[in-house]
Amino acid sequence: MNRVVSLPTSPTFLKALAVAVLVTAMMPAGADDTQALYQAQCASCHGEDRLGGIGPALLPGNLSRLKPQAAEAVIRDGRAASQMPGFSAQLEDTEIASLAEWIYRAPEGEPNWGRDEILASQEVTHPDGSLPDVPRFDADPLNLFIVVETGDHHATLLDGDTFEPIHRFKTRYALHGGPKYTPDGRYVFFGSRDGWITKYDIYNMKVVAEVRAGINMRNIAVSADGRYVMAANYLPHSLVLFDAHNLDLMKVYPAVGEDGESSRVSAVYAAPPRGGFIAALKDIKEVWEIPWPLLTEPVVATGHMATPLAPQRSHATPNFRVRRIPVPDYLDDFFFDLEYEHVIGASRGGQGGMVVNLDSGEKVADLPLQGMPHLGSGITWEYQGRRVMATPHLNKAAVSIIDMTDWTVIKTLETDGPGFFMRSHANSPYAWVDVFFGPNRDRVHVIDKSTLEIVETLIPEPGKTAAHGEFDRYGEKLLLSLWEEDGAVIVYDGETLEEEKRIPMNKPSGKYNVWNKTRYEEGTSH
Ligand code: DHE
Repeated sequence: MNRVVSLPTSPTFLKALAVAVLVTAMMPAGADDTQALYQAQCASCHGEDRLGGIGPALLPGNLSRLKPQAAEAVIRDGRAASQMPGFSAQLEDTEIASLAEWIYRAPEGEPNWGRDEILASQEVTHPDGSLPDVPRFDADPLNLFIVVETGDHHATLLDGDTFEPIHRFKTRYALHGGPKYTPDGRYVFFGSRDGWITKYDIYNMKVVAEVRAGINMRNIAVSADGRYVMAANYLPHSLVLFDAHNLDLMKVYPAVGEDGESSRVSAVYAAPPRGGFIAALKDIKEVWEIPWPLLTEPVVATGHMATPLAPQRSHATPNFRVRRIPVPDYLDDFFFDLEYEHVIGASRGGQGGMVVNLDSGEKVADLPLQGMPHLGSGITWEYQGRRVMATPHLNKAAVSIIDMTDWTVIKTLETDGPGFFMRSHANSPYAWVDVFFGPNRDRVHVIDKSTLEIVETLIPEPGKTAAHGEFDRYGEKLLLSLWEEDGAVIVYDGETLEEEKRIPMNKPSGKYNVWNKTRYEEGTSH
């Protein structure tokens, strides 16, 4: 028997029904629905397993720098200057909210990125030796700059004498850490947060090889002879070694401590006088040294390393085997003395740091540096007959200056806010430090290296972030980023501190001068 059910039509009932319908519509979709939505709308660009594709990886670790609300806005409105379209026409607000929440959840299984995945990702478009050996432009190849533009994920090759852009090209999404050059300055390697390593032939202005070393990568380092590239990963916990010629995979090192504990790798650095890589491990109390085989002929370096690279001083055999150096604390962010005899590491919690002798493996000093010293952007110079190093702090409005002969803090300079990057050059009397965080992030301080005083504070564009300096090869001109989408690289006279030129750029971050980087200039990062 069929029965017709008649619903009550009272105003109270109808109101309750309307509320119920509205609440259901506002409820986030279930995880299964969201997963299906992801597969239908997002997987083609971001990968079925969220590991990335044309678009970036969408896993919690890769998204740690994007707030969920901002993720929601990107899904709804798209991202300018990228291939990410807005989905407001296809998806309900609740679906967008569910997707934005879901991508921050850990995937059910730990994503895997091992030998097979690395090998499958490699693409060699121009095998080593297949392109002409002369630059296709007329500029000093040793005074070029690469400028990374994070606004639309591009890089610009800039003439370091005329400050005219030579070529602008697309990069992988979200590069991080400095690009690294081969010692002749012909090739540059970029590392992206999503794990991609790109080898770019500067002379021919072409990407020649790419490989994906991990899912969430920190940075890369290139051996002093330009023959090896090492990548440091948060996910998976690994270091990965490549032959630099075509980015052929050589070895994967699971980052596991002596006690069996697995660790994220914070960063890897090349230590030329030691003939090896040094790795910072976030979750184990060890520093790793991995020596590369020496060439029979030593590589000649100039700048502060005016002599041929010192014979290998490492205590490890040059066979890519890990030498573990146990340390008393978790060390995260590194600075090295010029000889690479000591590593100065910041404690993981950001409260202080320590100095470890890399030969003996002994701690030689504690550094009473509160407020997250950003040692990675530290610099060094001669001050009153002794060598000092200076570092900004990420959590404190200060620059600390340390005597490297006895590791005491000789001066704490008050700044207008916490800073990120510090720069100088052996030929410049000044050190530049930005005020990256807080209301004064449009300011840059200029410090006199002979008096350790701030002598000038520049505001290139009120209200706009000014950050990250880099000198030309002669230490005469300082390039500063106006870190905005409608930003610029500003060229200053390093002596008079007068602005000379603005080159429009899309959120320029780091600038890297070939000479300074390949000569391990004392006033810049390496
Ligand atoms: Fe970086 C370099 C770590 C956040 C831009 N950054 C480095 C290096 C390390 C490091 C270890 C040195 C590696 C190298 O050059 O090979 N950075 C960290 C962090 O731990 C931190 C605080 C948090 C994180 O999530 O990674 C961090 N870094 C940032 C940013 O937010 C910056 C400003 C913007 C961005 O693009 O991510 C940023 N980091 C940079 C740049 C360099 C860098 C531009 C290279 C500087 C140089 O001149 O060499």
